[in-house]
Amino acid sequence: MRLNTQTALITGASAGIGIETARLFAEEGARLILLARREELLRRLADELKDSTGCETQILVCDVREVSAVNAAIAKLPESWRDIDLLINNAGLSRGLDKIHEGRLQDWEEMIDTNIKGLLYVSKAVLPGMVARGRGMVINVASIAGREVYPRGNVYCATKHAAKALSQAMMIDTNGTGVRVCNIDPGLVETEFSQVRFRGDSELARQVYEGYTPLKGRDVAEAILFCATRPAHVNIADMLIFPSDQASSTLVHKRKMNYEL
Ligand code: 8X3
Repeated sequence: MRLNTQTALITGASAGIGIETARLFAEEGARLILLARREELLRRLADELKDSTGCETQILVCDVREVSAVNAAIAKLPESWRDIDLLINNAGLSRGLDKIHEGRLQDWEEMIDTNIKGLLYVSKAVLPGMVARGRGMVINVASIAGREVYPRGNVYCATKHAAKALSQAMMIDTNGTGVRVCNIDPGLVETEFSQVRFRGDSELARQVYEGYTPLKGRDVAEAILFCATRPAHVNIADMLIFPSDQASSTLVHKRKMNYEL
């Protein structure tokens, strides 16, 4: 299945897996609706895609945590952009790595509101149209944290378990409608993820990815593209992607660092 007749909405499109998915989908000829909070980054991306591939885009500047903003943004799409073929629910974040009894309420709320409620709000705005048209695909970017709970991952892991449950729920409830639902669980991907988790502490973020080769946003984008381009009778329901040196949330083979030699 080619993407050159398809309209894809990507959330969290301004960085990481989202921006790489946008670049890859643009190369494949999709029309893109780019949704994120940071307008400047979205505008820059839209210009880049136009220059590099001629990709047509719509920009939706909104926070997926705000249901009225999500609905208003999608309602503002021009008529010819309303039939969304692919929804990539990629927006998500982690805040903090504290023991649960030491966690901050504000962090919990931000993760729950973004990773669970945000995914639901965008899906609620897009999925009914897919069902009515009898075609479409939702790809939810969850995490290995949706399969395993790891030390200090508590609420983040709970939100990703919820995302995975929602992928299954969407697949069950849309069964027979022609809509496909795919869940992708990446392991360690070197993006802004750890910077956000550690609130800009670059040294802590750097340590997460040292001593082995982590996944890049492009690696996950390629998996998303693979799922999105299967023939209509094929649904990749669930996918787990690790760097080669990762075997579980807590088992990562790290080579010796120079400073240890
Ligand atoms: C990102 C992967 O292992 O840091 O979801 O939670 S992990």
